[in-house]
Amino acid sequence: MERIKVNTAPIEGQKPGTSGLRKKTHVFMGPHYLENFIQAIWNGIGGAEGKTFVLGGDGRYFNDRAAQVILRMAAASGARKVIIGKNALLSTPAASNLIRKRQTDGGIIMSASHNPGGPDEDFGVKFNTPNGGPAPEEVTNRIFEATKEITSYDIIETQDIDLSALGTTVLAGMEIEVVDSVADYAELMESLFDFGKIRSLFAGGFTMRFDAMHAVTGPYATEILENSLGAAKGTVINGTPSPDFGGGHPDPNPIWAKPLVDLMMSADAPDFAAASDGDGDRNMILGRGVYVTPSDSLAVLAANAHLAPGYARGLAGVARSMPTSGAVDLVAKAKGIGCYETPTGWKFFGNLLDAGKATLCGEESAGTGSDHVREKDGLWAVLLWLNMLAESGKSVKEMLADHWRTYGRNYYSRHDYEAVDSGIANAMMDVLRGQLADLPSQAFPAGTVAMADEFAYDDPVDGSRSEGQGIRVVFENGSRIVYRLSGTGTVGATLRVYLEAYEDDPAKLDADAETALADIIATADQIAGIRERTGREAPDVKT
Ligand code: G16
Repeated sequence: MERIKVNTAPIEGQKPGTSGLRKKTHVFMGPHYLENFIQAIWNGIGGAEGKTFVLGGDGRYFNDRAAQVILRMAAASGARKVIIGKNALLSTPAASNLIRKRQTDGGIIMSASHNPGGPDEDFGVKFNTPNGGPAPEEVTNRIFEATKEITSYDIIETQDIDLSALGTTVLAGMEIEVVDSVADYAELMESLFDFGKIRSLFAGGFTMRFDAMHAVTGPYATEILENSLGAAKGTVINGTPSPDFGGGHPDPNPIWAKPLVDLMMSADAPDFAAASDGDGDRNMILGRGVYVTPSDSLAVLAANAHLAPGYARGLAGVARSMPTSGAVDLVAKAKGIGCYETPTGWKFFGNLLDAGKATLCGEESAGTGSDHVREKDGLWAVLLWLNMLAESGKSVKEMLADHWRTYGRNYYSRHDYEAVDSGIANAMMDVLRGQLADLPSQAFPAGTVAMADEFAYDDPVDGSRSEGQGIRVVFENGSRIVYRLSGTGTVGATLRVYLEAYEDDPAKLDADAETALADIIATADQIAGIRERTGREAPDVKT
């Protein structure tokens, strides 16, 4: 066993995006690529010496190899200990929980989330800080600066560490503790929800389907839903994690989880269904005959969270990313609690949660979570829904209909144009920026523009400012269009167009969203010239 210093040079493009560094797997597997980034993390956080970290990933291709490299680099840099999930597997919320529970100095999560996995697909690495949350921009900027100055990295030369057995080993003076990936997380869930009530629901014949999409949530969902809560065997489908997610796209939305959506719209639908993504932090919720948009799910959870024991005392406040619909704002207003609007990226919720300003957070991108960890949490959202259904005795459809009757409905859809030429996408955003001053008062099929700007966020806790966070066009009737380039794609640019319209006429609450949004969709194209500039006739994905 030998500690070696390897000479290297900066590699371009190692700038963390919305959620860590995501690249094609073969890029990460290239010479020094992973090593440079890991060393930059140590350098960016003031060294690894004497520190304890959590390490785990979603099991995608290269997860196992990358884990061995990171362990050897942590040991070479003098880390005290690494706590790692068995076989280097941890869902993102489970990693966040361990980072907090074990009072560590942070953790490294290996995942490209909902992006597909495999040698020709995507891989990712992100650093989470001691509060359990994704590193804020101030930290990721330091890491990025370190990638530009790197000249060498330290690593131990040794055999692979056995990560298949629980227990502790020592590598060059550093402890490696292999832990059960599920146990601590399952315990946390039991502390938040009325498991007895949910057990009774299933015992009474309530049926459910959970699609783990061949990703990391499988073992968590099987343990909690089937083994602990008594859901019928077979409730969890695609429950064994595979390195290429069964060749699929582990993104829980109506496109990539279409078979589940089809089932829920059929005569054979169970009472409830859900799906989770590659690393287990996203969720999709469905009832018999109904799809719940993530924005609506956040609002319904905020309105009813008090039905679960962990939230019985009520919510301190709620937060949503700017492109997420304003449905939760209406709940916050009615409850008289704070409501915060942040840029896209879970990292922006961390300060609000730490400061006790928000209890629940959520995003249109299928993420909801609370102050129990500092990541969004797919299975948590599913359990909160189950707890609400068990307590209220209502179906998903009834809960949603009641919600819209009380608060009105925020019709919502997101249109994604993927792998657009970056030059074209950036030029389009520039043209939009140039129109901002002229748009107010102009009339479009969607209505007259009341306000147009580029969103910037002033963090109310640490005073930091984040600019360039999406262009929004708001109409006098409350409708809204947001244009943003994704920060998680790995090929070209992904243009996201977020479309929203509010309706409180009781006779108009049941329309198809795309129909209700038709004028806004047409206006979005008219303002930005999407079809003309990109040459695309239609979005690749609608969620
Ligand atoms: C990440 C972030 C989310 C964000 C999503 C999409 O989720 O944590 O906050 O909403 O990406 O970001 P973008 O629109 O920039 O692609 P995940 O599940 O990919 O880690």
